[in-house]
Amino acid sequence: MSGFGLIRGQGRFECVLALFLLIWFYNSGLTQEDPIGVDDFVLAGDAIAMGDECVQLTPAYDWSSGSAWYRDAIDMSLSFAMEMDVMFGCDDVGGADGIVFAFAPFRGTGRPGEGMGFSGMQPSLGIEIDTWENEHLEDPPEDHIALLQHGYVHHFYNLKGPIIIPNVENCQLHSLHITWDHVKKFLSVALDGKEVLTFQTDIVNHIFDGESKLYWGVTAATGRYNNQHQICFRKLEFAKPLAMYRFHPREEKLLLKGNLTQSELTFSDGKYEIGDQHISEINKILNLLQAHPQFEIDIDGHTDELGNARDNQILSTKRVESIGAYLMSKGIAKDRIHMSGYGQKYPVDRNLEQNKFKKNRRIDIRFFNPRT
Ligand SMILES: [Ca+2]
Ligand SMILES: [Ca+2]
Repeated sequence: MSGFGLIRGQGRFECVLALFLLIWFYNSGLTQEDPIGVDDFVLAGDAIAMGDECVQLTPAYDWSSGSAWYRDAIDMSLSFAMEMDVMFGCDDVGGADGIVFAFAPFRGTGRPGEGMGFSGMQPSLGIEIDTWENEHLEDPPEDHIALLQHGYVHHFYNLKGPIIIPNVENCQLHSLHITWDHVKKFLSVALDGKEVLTFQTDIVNHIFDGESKLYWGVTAATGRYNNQHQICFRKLEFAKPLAMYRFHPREEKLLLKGNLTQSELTFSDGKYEIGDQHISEINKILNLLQAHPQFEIDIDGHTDELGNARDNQILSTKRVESIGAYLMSKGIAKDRIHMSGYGQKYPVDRNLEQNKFKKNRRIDIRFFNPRT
């Protein structure tokens, strides 16, 4: 019987440890700040790790193909941002074929050559940067970018493009940023700092039939002509940032019942601009509004009683308008946000000690469902 007690005791210890680790993990934001490494990718075909978080997808040999797929599935129902440096080889005139940034419910490699390791993958979404003109696929002669679907590399089936880009086969690393805004359903691709392709659609429902857990990878290939293809992973932010910014579930429950919360949003004297120190708190509000589209929000600004009452009223209005503008920039409809600046009219504490002034400078928020 004592043995049973010991096991039970260990179990409790493990539970406490697990809970502790969970809380630490949740608060640390580790997933966001953890540097990306080649180890986070599954390499296939001719792909080899090169150091400095870089992968050579193909050497400059004919009929090579290689891919690097991120190990974990990503959640396409949430936003992400990726930053990479990409090399398309040194041979502009005789170099081929290009690279595809692919999304699919599986990790795979499609056909080589003109297929760029993407052709035949279904269902899928692919951002191609194609450096070889295949006339029968309606490629333009110049290097180009296009948004492909379901493994088709013929431009007849394009979602967007082909869009001509400056020659990329110049032995240089080119910066590539891919961002997905899940609220606006907006995909953006920037090459060397310039936005070259955008696309707005409900990718999860229109391309993947409701499946939001997807893998993403980079595929490249050569054919009868070749180039070296290389990628260096710089920064990946998958959906975690907003998911991390949540009210405590108990507070969330109270807020949805209409309880008022005095937000942690504080501003320096006379200031009303949103700064980095506000983002986590405002993202909690954003998160709750996104999760409950039927709810609207009152944001009330209050100042301390120092200074001129009229100036304070203007200042408190500017503060709530800054918060409202941020929420709107993230896709929350204007008519869901009700903003009021009350200045110094409603202090929570009339005691005139200095630290109480601080307490009066506050933002009150209240969620409400207008239909109940
Ligand atoms: Ca081509
Ligand atoms: Ca070229």
